[in-house]
Amino acid sequence: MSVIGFDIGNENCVIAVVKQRGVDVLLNDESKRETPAVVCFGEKQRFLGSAGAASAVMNPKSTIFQVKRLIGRNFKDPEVQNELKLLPFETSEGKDGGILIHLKYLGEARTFTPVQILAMLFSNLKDITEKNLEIPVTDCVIGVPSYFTDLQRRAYLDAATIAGLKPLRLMHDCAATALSYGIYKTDFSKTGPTYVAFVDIGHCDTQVSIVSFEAGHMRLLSHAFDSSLGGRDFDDVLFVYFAKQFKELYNIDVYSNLRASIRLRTACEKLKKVLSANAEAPLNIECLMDEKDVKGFIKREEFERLASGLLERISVPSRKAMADAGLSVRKIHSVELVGSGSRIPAISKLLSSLYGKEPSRKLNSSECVARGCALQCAMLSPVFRVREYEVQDAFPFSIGFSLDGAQISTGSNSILFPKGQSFPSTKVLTFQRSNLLHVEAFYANPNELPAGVSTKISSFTIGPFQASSNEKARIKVKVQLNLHGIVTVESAMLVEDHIDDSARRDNIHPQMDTTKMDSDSSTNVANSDEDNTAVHSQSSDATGNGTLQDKANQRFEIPVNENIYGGMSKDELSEAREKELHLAQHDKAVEQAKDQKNALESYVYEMRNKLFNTYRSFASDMEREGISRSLQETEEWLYEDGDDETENAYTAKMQDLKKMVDPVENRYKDEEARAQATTDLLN
Ligand code: ATP
Ligand code: MG
Ligand code: K
Repeated sequence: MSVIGFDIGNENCVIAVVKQRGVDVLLNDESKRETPAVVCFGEKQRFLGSAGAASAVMNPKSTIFQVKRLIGRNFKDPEVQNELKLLPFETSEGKDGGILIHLKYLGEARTFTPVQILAMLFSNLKDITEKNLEIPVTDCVIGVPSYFTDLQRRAYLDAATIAGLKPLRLMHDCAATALSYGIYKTDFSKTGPTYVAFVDIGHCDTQVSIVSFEAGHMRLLSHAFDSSLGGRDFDDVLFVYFAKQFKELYNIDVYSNLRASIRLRTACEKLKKVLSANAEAPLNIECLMDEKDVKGFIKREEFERLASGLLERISVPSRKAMADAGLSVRKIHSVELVGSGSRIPAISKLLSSLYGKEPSRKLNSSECVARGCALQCAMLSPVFRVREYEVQDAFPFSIGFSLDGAQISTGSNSILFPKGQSFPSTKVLTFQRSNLLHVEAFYANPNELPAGVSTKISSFTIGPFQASSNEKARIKVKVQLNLHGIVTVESAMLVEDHIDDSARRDNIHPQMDTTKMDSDSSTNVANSDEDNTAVHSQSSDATGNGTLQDKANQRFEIPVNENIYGGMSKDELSEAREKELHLAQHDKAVEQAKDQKNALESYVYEMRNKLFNTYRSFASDMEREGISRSLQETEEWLYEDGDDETENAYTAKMQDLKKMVDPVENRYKDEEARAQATTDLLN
């Protein structure tokens, strides 16, 4: 059984695995610890990950990257529109309001959703893992940004499913980082919790969490973020600067040329990295456009001046995270800086003055998310034993519910899962209803969400049902904010206080109430809407303490229909899985044909050489002539008709050649063996 953690970045993905002796990061086919998040549709096959990045320049319009920015989002979202402007591939709006990616592949126009593309990345990571471990891989934990919405989380699960993975948990990036920090540490203060701030600056986003550590236990106090502030914004500052300069100096407008702007952006990213280690850096691009070579130069000070607006924004999530945690900076024991986007020296400097202490980079900043996910996977895996360690995460958004359009209150709070709620968490809602009911889950505070995100989550139709005696029946709905941070309705029950004739309900199956599902409920507050419908809510999460009890009563399970705004249906999911298997099979066939072609080519050269050297005296003139002619013909075929053939065609040619060569080869081998035996005898 596999115990795997995946970190899917906008730029880079990392795979970590728990082994008997600790956590390892796996190397990909190019022996790298980071795999680019790129899918390229080449002329004959797909290239995934590192191969995708390597083929990108050749296929700019069919190379898909930054898919994490697009996943689970609406095409019309203004932020998405801005993202799409920066991407060279074609897109349109899908039926569900999502994004469709258009490209040409194998001579046909094709469309893919971001979920399908992400599934391809997952497949690649799965392949790498399976090659390394030599076992099939399914169970895993996947890192996600804390600001991901319900839809984005579902999209991740869908993509993983399409790739044949089984995520045991989607884990918040900072929670994973904190776990890989806390689980090994034994020197926490005995007198009270130790508070640590984790600041993760990636390619596109910034996430901050304040975590409270005690022996054997960690609790996330707050998550804050800027979902659109990362390393690439610093690249953009340089891009704008040089684009303007080149316009003046060389009279070229890179904005008008896709290829030129991609190349300039890449060069700016490199330049930014050089500036992290040097006080100044040059920029040279040959033949950028209009056959002009360009040269530029910038000092770190100048770069920092240009980026001052961004630097100011970097401090915002940190302030928010501390305010939400209710802590002053003096309480923060240390600041752990992770994510490669944070390697800009000015960022460290800024955080130093904000927190009043130098941030540390003790953690392996590009691997800690994957490592934490792998550890969490081990903890969740039934077959792996790890040290007792409790991870208590907090949800960053408030989630409310409404019943037939009216918001459901739970006493003092009108929000079922308030921001900061520890999860997984289950709550029980009680309604008085006579027939069907319609429950909606929504984000209760738009200010908590990233810009442009819809407050809608999902809706549930509960019923139909029919009460026996009263006009209105008591309906108990169990809602959950699950381990992935996704809202679900676990079950809905019709509760009858008196056991009486059930003739009117023979379409539903009665079930005796033996489990006390409400035994640990904490709140039981009614409020009424216009229908005079009483709404109760009982919380049964860890903080609850028991008051209300059900006497012997009967429960009937009621059907629940879930409707997610966007997302994939079961049928669409299995169709996508089929498609992915097909594409993967095709790639495999192309790869195998390539390998077989290479093998045939090498065989031709090797045999031609041997025929006139090692094997010379073991073949008759006629044999030699015949083999030589066939080798020649095969070589010519390889360059012409046989340039692009199936694996079988190459194998058949190889067998034809072997039929002629093998007798000669065997004579040689026999002679060798005889000679060896003689030598052994003499010694
Ligand atoms: P995300 O977390 O946004 O999904 P990611 O995890 O792929 O993305 P990282 O690999 O943590 O992102 O960081 C990538 C960013 O770090 C890029 O913008 C890259 O330019 C930047 N970066 C890498 N090395 C340096 C460096 N030495 N100096 C400055 N920036 C760097
Ligand atoms: Mg990252
Ligand atoms: K376990």
